[in-house]
Amino acid sequence: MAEISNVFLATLSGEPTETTPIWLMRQAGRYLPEYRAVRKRAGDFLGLCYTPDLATEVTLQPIRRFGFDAAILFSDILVVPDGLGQRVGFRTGEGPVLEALRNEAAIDALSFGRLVGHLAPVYRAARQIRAELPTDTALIGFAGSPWTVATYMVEGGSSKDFAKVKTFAFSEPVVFAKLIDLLERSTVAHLEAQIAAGVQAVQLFDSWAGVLPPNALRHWVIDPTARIVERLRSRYSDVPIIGFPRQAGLHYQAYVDQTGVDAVGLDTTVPSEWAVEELGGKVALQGNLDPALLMAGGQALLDAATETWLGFRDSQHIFNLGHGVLQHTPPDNVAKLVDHLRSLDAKGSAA
Ligand code: 1CP
Repeated sequence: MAEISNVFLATLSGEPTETTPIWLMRQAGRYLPEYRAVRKRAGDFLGLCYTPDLATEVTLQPIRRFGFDAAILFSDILVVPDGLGQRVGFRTGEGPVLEALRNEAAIDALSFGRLVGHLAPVYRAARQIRAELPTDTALIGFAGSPWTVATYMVEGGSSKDFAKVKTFAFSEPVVFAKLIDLLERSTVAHLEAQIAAGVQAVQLFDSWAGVLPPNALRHWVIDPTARIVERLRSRYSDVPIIGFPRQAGLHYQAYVDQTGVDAVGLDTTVPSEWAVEELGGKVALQGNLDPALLMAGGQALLDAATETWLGFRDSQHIFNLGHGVLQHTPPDNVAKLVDHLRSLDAKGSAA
């Protein structure tokens, strides 16, 4: 097999590397002044996602600044409902606003056939980004998991208690299953189109996995993810899949055992000793510095980064946060974090 020149992809395929791969969830975004400038030019957020030149520019910004080992396609998990024909908007300061789905007729009105054509600009962006990225920087594609995307579709936006979507899933499981099935097919089609456009690994963001009780988590998170992984594998066996079932707690174990992902994203609550011991022999581990430490900076950040680096040393580890970069994070803290990790790598290989 040809040697993999990118440390992120090498780590995902189980090979040892001299340095720890680094990228951060939400590494592009509002904490960067150059992002805010492009965002202003684009007008609305979806317009930014659907303009390949601008999506390319904001994807590359954190790579130029910090030299991460991987770039993540600039897009959003909510382009899928938008592509299916549900109206999606982003209001500054309020987050996403969707026309909430509440019944079977609204689900039946969504159009799988519209999805990939509507999202063509996203795939054009992926192709352009891959062409412009340094060859030793990997490109990650992504989608939200069916459950997490469904929470936005049914709640009509972000939620605190997930009462509407949970009530729907518990009281009308057969109808809710139709939505999840549509989202499974949509996720596969969307990720396959990204892979065809050049992304080299994919991440499934299940930001709200942790709000479900055990049986529902198995049914609406683990089972759909297993089916998505199986379908992607059957067509693209060499593209690694990272699953991020945020706040899945005790279910991390079953998620890893039953979904077939190649790597798992750990949220901030997961102890490294436990993850290395219980999951490290099976999959690569990604995470899990608290984003608030990155925002705080100073010695607290450096100490915590060292602890994370040491904690995952005996695993296939991809350094990342336990959730996305916070909006008010000073960019200089990110530069200091990357320098610090590179110096730990240098010392580690000299030891
Ligand atoms: O005005 C702006 O500029 C909007 C801010 C913003 C950004 C920068 C949103 C709105 N989305 C994004 C980009 C984005 N979203 C990326 C690519 C950038 C990168 O990682 O560098 C990715 C991977 C996402 C994924 C995403 N979107 C998730 C999963 C990860 C997570 O943070 O949990 C979720 C839940 C969303 C929904 C979303 N998009 C945007 C907002 C404000 C929200 C709602 C978040 C919430 O409900 O708390």
